[in-house]
Amino acid sequence: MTFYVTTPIYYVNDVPHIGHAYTTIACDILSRFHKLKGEETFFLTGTDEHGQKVEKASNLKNQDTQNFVDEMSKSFRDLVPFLGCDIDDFIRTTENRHKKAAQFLWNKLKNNNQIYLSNYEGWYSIRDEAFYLENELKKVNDSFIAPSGSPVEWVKEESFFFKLSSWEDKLIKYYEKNQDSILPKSRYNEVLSFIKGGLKDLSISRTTFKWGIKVPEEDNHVMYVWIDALCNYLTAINYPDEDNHNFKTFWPGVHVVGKDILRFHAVYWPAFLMAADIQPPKKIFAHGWWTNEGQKISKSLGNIINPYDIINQYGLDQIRFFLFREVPFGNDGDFSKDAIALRVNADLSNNLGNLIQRISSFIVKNSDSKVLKPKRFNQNDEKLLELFKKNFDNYLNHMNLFQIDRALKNIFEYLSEVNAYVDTEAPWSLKNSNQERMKDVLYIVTILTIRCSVLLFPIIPSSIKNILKIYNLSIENFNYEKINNFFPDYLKLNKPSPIFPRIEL
Ligand code: ME8
Repeated sequence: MTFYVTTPIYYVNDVPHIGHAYTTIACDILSRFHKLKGEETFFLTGTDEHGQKVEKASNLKNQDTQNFVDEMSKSFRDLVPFLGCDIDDFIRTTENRHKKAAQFLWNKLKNNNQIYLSNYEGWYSIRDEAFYLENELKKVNDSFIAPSGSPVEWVKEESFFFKLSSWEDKLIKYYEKNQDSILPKSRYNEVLSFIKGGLKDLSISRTTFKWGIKVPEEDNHVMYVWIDALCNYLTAINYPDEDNHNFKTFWPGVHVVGKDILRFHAVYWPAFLMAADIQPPKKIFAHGWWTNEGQKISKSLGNIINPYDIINQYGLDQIRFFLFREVPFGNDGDFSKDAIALRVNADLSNNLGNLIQRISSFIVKNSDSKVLKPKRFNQNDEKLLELFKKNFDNYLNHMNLFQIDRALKNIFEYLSEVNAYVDTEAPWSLKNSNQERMKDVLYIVTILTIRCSVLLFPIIPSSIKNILKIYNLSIENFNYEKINNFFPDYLKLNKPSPIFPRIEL
């Protein structure tokens, strides 16, 4: 099995904010999860650098456009390691490899008789880089605005068109057969009803500006930024070399996107691909939208959340955890400082952190820093071990369905059971009366805490690396296939230092 996961490539008209960080972290979690399942993974992110929106932003800064995109792209690239994300490639649409791939795809569509020249006349939103029909727009005062709230302008120019309308039936058939290819289900229904509402041919080139990839053999036309952008997912795995290892191994991939750009990924992209004799994506997951203390995040409201500020304030894993534990992946979420503190304190500091702290310091102090595999397990031990298996199965099911919040909830419910076991077995009260049983209890709690930590690794990798160091272990020692059999003969512990300090409200 292989797993190719992509983020949208982000527009470089502005620096990244928490919304971009959210999608990138989501893909990192999924990629790490699949790697621990033993799959070969490829995780791609990057920047979308062409089109009018980006050109306009560079003009506003009075900067040469190439210099501008170089600088802005770097701010997205630098953010990746800061977010603790382990990517396999970072793609930029201004790279030569990408220009070549996009032009190859264009020629393929042209040779397959999917493109024709005509005139476009209609509404266009630069902010969304999208064409709209008049009946999709809202009238506010005397002007029209897009469903996203963006302004639109009337455009009239010669344009190449893609025969999207001829793909309507094939897309419907494809989606009716592949019902889990768009998640969550509500998004699948939305896409299917959009397609059933009728598809019009799509304008795929522009002539009124130059900042884009040239249409092959057509000097006046640059490609519409979305056909250029979507092609990045192929470029990065070496398209057009379809015999290449990466293309053969990883396509079709999984696209994680915000709900704002679902239509481009679930309607236009599969149609382009099928029209170019390439398989459509394996899956498209559309997640929800973050607001800040109840308000839409926007530059004009001045409430953009800078990922550097928030992570420096609360800690990387604290934020990664909050984002994916607090809100079901797929739903909208609200970023609130009180919610971060409550969530981190309850789960990371109290439930997991305290358990590790009190048990491992007790082992260091009272059991010569060691735990040994018990000769036998009693009924309570067996019950807790069995419960782990059940929770692990649930965790796998949830993660396979992108239900990261439910997978996490599962682990923390289990950790509460482990804490309850510690309270019942009370190893400290066995110190003088039954050393052997005390040691057995310490062993059980230790290995189960380690197993839970390994399940948490995709979400909070750097903290888990530190936790594993307490036990002289490293994540490379683990894969999920063998986790139920993790019964080491012997573990030597190091003195722990607190991992998740409480956040003051
Ligand atoms: O759309 N909440 O780029 P973009 C959650 N270049 N996610 C958010 C968010 C928020 N408030 N704000 C942004 C583009 N995002 C195109 C994509 S792909 C071939 C081309 C995330 O810079 C979310 O993933 O506008 C959304 O889809 C993406 O950033 C939009 O990034």
